[in-house]
Amino acid sequence: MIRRRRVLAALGALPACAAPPLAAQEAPLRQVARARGLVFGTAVRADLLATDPELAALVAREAELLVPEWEAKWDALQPEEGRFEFAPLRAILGFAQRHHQRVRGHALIWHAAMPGWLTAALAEGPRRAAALMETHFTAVLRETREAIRDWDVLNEVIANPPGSDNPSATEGDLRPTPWLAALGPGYLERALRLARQLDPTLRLTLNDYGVEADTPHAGAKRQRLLRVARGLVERGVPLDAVGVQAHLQMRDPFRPEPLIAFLRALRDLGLAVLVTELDVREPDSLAPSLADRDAAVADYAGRFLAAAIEGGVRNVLTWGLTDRDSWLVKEPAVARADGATTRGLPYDEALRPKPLRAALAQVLGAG
Ligand code: 9MR
Repeated sequence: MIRRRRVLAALGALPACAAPPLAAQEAPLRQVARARGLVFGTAVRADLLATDPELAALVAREAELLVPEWEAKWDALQPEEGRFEFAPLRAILGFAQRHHQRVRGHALIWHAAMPGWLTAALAEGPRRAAALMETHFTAVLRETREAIRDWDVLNEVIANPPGSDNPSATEGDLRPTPWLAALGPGYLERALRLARQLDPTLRLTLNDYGVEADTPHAGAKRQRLLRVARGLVERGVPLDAVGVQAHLQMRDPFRPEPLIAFLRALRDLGLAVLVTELDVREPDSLAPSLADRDAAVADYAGRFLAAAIEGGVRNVLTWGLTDRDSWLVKEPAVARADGATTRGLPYDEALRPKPLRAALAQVLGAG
């Protein structure tokens, strides 16, 4: 029996290892969401799925939709000019197929995760930039056409409003990036039209962050995103959806009304709205006990998610499932200065479910 299990696992028919058990009354998040016409998903990494059977089993159980955390970015897909590397992305597509999951693509245009050669080449001018965009989109969309029907064509293209501590803050609505420098503001339209032409039924998404909270900064960024989206739609540029990343920060106040109004304004333009990268950064000073911290994180995320769903969101993805693998813990720029592990995802470092998972289940399942 054990041998049969191992063989089946190697073929992908079974998770090689069971995910940590849920209490008997708890259904997988994908099932809870599905029962209400919603889709729950998460970001994954091919290396972790391949080497960590417990995590792989968790992803298989909980998620209906996957997004590659690294594998579909330029530096992964085209590490050298003209040399495309699809193996890690294919591994994720294979995993998804075996577990009856869908995959969204992330990201065709982004100012980060650009290989050095691309940054240098974009500086050579508009013709070169346009040709590179065309070559990359053509190869990637041909490769993923069967499996990926929703792509973040544009990621983080909206500028942070002045007054924020962000070094990229500008007066204009568009974030200063190598693509903007090379092609001017028309690069958004160029990318969207190219994607539509290459794959007419692909869902084209603009994905961005910093629009969730009830702060002047987030309010100004919402206005910017709305202005850009409206401009594109009014000019007949193909755009189908807006992704709200939802890297939430608990130091920011949250109120449902501004978020709901923003999502409705986007939907009034005919756009779908998604939550694409949900996780939670804890406040600067932590509550004394783990239980208090986890309860506060769950409460904050739950209030956000309930508002997002009320505003029309149907697809909800977290940026990973466990604190152990989260960029919130791994990246020095966002990790806590006091050395504590940020507890911003549904499972802890030992892959045990936390109150945040319960909050997601509760909000996704509330009828
Ligand atoms: O979580 C990702 C991290 O591991 C990578 O080093 C980084 C650069 O590729 O990207 C992170 O994911 C980002 C996502 O692609 C876009 N929104 C913000 C995410 C967190 O930085």
